[in-house]
Amino acid sequence: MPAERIKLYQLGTFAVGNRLLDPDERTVQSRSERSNTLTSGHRACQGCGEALGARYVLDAAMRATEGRLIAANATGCLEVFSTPYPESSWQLPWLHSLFGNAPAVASGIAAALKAQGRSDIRVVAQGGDGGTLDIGFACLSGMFERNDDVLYVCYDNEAYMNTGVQRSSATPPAARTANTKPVGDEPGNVFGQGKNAPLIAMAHGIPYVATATVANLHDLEHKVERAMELHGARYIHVLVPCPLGWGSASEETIRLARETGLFPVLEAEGGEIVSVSKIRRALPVEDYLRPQKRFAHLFGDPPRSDVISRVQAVADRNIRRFELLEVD
Ligand SMILES: Cc1ncc(C[n+]2csc(CCOP(=O)(O)OP(=O)(O)O)c2C)c(N)n1
Ligand code: SF4
Ligand SMILES: [Mg+2]
Repeated sequence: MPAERIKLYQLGTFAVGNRLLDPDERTVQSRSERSNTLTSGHRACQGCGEALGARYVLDAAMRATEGRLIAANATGCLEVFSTPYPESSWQLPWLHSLFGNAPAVASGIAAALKAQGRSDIRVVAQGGDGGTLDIGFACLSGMFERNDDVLYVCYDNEAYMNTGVQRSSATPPAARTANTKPVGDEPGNVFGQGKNAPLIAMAHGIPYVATATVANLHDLEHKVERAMELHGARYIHVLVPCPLGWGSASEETIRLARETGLFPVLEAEGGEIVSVSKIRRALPVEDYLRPQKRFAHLFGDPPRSDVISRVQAVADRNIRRFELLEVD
């Protein structure tokens, strides 16, 4: 099954690209009847990938369910910037869970709806990479294993951003965080640690697993819509650059989220990969690392070409393993 028929690479707005498409192919976001589920006025940083991703995910899920949706949200930036009590930017029934139990709270909501015979209302849960891969992982695995009827969305900005950029098990090798080694032979996050949540989700054999990035919002919407067509446990893992934690310019968020091989974009059903987003040109990882201050220690005088080569090897392995390169 192809993930998408049309792939648009755009810098800022989808407005122009949308006009080139048939109405039924335009993004949910370009439609006047979009639900604005995460509406304006929240306090995310300028260029926040998480705010952008969440807006697209929730609006697409709202459209797919005709507005009958409940969200459980783990503690993290997404919750903190959107709901400074007594204000809220959410325009749907939305619950703030603890940092580590959003999957369990969502499972409970799904169970309560089932007990009430309300099959029309659907449930999403969402959290950051720390809430999902670290502290909430047992709850998430339980939700998968029981095949609870929940779509869980992880917004991966590769560290604990809300509390000041601490390392998570999604932090990439060599990245500097507030609690990785600042100096020494190998400053930054060590190689060979961390976990691959999408592959672990696939190993549970759940109905649907996908990865996506905010660089391709058509693809992200498509994957949410596909997830909402299915029942049981579903998982979408979205790469969302964070200007504050990555030390990147706010206008670089979309460009940095483009496929480099470091974050394979794919879709799996029942544990089997059914589609992979191909990379047109394999750019050197240096182009991705250099604009981010969290990797600045690799570009001193002399540059750490040995470490950059090891990061390149990670991308090359992904490109081979998931057959990411387009072949003519
Ligand atoms: C049990 C517990 N430990 C620690 C915290 C503090 N805390 C709140 S959010 C957060 C980090 C969130 O990181 P992540 O899930 O990656 O979301 P992000 O802010 O990066 O979007 C931490 C450590 C907490 N709320 N509860
Ligand atoms: S710290 Fe990062 S994730 Fe949090 S609001 Fe700012 S840009 Fe978004
Ligand atoms: Mg995070």
